[in-house]
Amino acid sequence: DDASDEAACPGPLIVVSNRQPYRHEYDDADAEDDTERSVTVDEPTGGLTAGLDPVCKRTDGTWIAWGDGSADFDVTDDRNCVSVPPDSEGYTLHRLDLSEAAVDSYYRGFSNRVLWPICHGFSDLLEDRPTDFEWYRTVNERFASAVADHATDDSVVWIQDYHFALAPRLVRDSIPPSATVAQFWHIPWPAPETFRDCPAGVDVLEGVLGNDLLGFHVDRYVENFLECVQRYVPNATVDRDQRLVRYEGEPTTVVATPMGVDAASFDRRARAADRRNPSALLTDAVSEETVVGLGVDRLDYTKGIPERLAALERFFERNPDWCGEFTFVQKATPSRTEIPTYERYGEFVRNEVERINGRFESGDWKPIVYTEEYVEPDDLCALYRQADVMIVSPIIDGMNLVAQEYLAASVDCDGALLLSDRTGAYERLGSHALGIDPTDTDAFARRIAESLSMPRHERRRRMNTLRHRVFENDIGSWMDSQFDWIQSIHEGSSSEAID
Ligand code: GDG
Repeated sequence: DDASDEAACPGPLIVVSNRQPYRHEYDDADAEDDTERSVTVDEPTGGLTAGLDPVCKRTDGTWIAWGDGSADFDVTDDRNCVSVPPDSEGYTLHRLDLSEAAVDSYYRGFSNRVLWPICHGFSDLLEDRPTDFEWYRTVNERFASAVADHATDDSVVWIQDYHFALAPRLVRDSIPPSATVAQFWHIPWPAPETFRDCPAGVDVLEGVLGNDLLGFHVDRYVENFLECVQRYVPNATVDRDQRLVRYEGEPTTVVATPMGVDAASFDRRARAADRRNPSALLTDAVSEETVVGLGVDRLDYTKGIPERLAALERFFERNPDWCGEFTFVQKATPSRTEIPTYERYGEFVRNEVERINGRFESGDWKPIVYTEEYVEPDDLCALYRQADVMIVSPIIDGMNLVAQEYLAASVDCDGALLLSDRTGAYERLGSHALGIDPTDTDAFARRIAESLSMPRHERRRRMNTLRHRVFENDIGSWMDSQFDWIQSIHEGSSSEAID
C-alpha cells in the first residue's frame, strides 16, 4: 500500500539532491578491493526518498547527490556509483565527492548563509563571503555535468531545492532538448523587496529559468517568484495568469504543488506503537496521566522555538493549575552547526529551556523535556500518537512536514494541532488547525490553554477533517501532480514542434 507505487514518470528519472537518499557504510576499510567490503545501507532518510525510491527503481533511474563523506571513498568511480539497495535491481546512486572548501562555500556558504536567509526573509542574517558564490557555481557545474553523463532523450531530470539554482540552465544546455528539466523549490520564495538583497540574484533567477517546470509549495511563492522575474530579468516575458515565463525563447511553467507525507506509513507505524512500549523518552520523563505537548524541529532560526518557549512560560504563569499536569516535549535536531548563527541559536534555546524549567519544576515534574537525540522513525510515530497537543510555530516555513506527520500518526483522533499561520502547511490545512501568530506571546499562550481544555468531540471533529486532508494530499499525490505536469509540458512541446 505504498502511496507512491503507481506514480507514472514519463521517462527514466534522474533525481538531483544535496543529501543522498541513503547513507552507506563500508565495513572493512582495509580490504584490498571493493568486492571484499560489505556495504550497509541505512534506512531511507525522509519522505522524499521513501516517495521517489519506487519511481527510481521502476524507471531504472539515477540519483545524484553529495557523498557527504559517509563512505570514506577516495575515490574509485564504481564505489561512487552504487545500486540501491546493494546487489539488486535497484537504481543507481551516483555520489559526488566534494572538497572541504567546496562544502564550506557551496553548502555552508551560498546555500545556507545567503539563499536560506533571503528566501525566509531574514536578510539581517545574510553573510556574503567572497568566494562562496563562485564555489556554488562550480558545484552546480559538477552536478550538471554528472546529469549530462546519465541523460538520454527521454530523461526526466528532477532537481531538488535551493542548493541548485544554477544547475537547471547548465543542465538544459547540455542534455537533449526532448529531455525534461524540472525543479522543486522546497523553501519559500520571497517578495521582490526582499529578493533585491540577494547577491548574484539575477544569476539565480536566470539559472532557475533553465527549468521546463518549477514547483513551489503554495501560490504565494509562485506569485513572488513571477514578480521577481518581472522586476529583475527585463528580457523575460511573464504571463501571470498562465504562470508561464519565456526567457531566451524557452518557456518555464511555474506551479504550486504542495508536498505531502507518506500518510499511510505514519498511520501504520503509529498503530503498531500501541503494542510497543511508549517512546522511551516519555517513559523516563512523564507519568501515564501527564498531558503531553510536543515539538519536533531542526534547530533553525526559522522554526520559532524561542517564541514557543516564551508562550509556554506565559502559559504556566497564567495557568498554575497545569503545573505538574502538563509536560512539553521538545525534540530538537542540531543542524548546520558549523555556522555560528546556528550554534548561537542552539545555545539560546538550551539556556531558555533550563531557565524555564528552573522557574517552574517541582519534585519529579519538569515543564519541558528537551532532547537533541535522534529519534528512530517508529519512536517518532509513538511520540506523535501520544502527544495530546502538537505545537508547530515557525516564523516562516516553506511547508512543514512535521505538522502533517503528526496528523497522519494521530490514529486515536484525540490530539490538537497548534499551527503557525506563516507556514505552507497552514495554507494547506486552514483553520481546522488552531492557528497561531508565533510572535504574539499572549495569544499563543491562550491558544495552548484553549487546546488543552477543548472538548473531546471538538478535537475529534477537527482532527477528522485534518487527517482526511493529509491522506488526500499525500506524498504519492504530490509526485503524481509533478509527473502529470511534466507529461503535459512534454506533450505541449512536442505538438508545438509539429505545428
Ligand atoms: C524543508 C523546508 C519543507 C526531525 N527530527 C527527527 C526526524 N525529523 C524529520 C521530521 C520531518 C523532517 O525531519 C523535517 O521536515 P520539515 O518539513 O518539518 O522541515 P525542514 O527540514 O526545514 O524541511 C520545509 C520540507 O523541506 C519539505 O519540502 O516542508 O518547509 O524547510 O520529516 O520527521 N525524523 C526522525 N527522527 C528525528 O529525530 N526519524
